Amino acid sequence: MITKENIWEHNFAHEELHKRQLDHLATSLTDQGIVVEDLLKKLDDFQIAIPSWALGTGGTRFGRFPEGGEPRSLDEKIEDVGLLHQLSGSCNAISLHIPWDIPDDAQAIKSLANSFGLKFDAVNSNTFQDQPNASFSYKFGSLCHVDKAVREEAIAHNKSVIDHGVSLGSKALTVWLADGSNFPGQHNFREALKRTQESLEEIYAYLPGDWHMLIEYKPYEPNFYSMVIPDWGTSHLLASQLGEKALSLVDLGHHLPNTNIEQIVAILMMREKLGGFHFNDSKYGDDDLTTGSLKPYQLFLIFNELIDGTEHTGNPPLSWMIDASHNLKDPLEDLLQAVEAIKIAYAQALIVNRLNLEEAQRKNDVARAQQILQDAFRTDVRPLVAASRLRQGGVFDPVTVYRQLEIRKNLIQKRGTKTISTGL
Ligand SMILES: [Mn+2]
Repeated sequence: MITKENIWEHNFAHEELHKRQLDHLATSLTDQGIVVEDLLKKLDDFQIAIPSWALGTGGTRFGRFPEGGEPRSLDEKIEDVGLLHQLSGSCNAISLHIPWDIPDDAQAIKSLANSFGLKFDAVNSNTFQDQPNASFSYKFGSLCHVDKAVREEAIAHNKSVIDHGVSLGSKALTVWLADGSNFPGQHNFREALKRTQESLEEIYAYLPGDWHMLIEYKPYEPNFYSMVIPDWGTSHLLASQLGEKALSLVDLGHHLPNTNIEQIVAILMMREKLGGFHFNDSKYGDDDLTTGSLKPYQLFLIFNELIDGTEHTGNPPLSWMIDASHNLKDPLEDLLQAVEAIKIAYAQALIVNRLNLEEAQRKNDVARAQQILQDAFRTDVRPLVAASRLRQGGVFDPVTVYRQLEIRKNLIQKRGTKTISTGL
């Protein structure tokens, strides 16, 4: 849908402006002793996976207001991620949700993805919904269920998700459990966690040697009294007991308000147990708003810990994914904004003067420590992010190009107005 000429024309029209902005920033960074080329390389390499369920309109339990043109099949979802990657140069992977996106022909799907320069990131299992041909219900839990037969069904499902992932070249299974209780007395907390651990052990034993299991946590919803894996501590406990291949996954929206997420990141990395990240933003809970739309400073502080942890711990490489819901905005525009926000926060964190910060910390110079962080946060790094995007074959201003080429209108013409792309 976007030709090389489209990209060239747009970039050419903005060349002068971009050069002026970049020169100004690069001079100021060079004066601070920062090697701009090193920064650009790090930004080029930073790729964010797009989940297959984020390409359609999100919703709440009250309603959903789709704009149309949503992908009708896995092929079309891959096309949409390909489009995001073409514009941004930063989304070279797709994360599948099983059973919403079971590939009929793994080889064909793999080559389609390859044609867009895409790989398959972590595969996600789903035991929070009953499936049409299931023998048992997950109404009262899956891996934690009191009935062994239900647990076995959920275990078998996770194993089949691994099989699908293997056929696509994925290297990780993400497990998020809706398991929990809605009322006091419903669960024996200890037994529910113990059963969950035993179930996870069986799935873990099935993981290929070069795979990881990422364990996501969430404090509430869909269960409102207790969740079996409510927090990073429980996730870390399970991951530690399972073994080296099991790691914790932090979803930004899965915390109670005001939780210090950057501290969680630091500690999990210290333990070499942080495996992945789900980006979104929130004011109250799992709001699933666009990353960076509400708390860009928090996002920056998280990246600051991620970079520090990468330099000073043996934490394995992380799996990065956007996990948001687009209720009001065009999902593709929303995802482009999220990618931009993530890269801005990353770039800002990369320019933190770490030597000066360490010195300020050693001397208990609190005011200076704050100043060092905020100097970086208040630097407008957008020209740098744009420069990296252009190096990756992307465009100067992705959302503007998306609008000028009337991509949504084209998608509606091609796919219709009534398509629904998510499984919910
Ligand atoms: Mn998530």
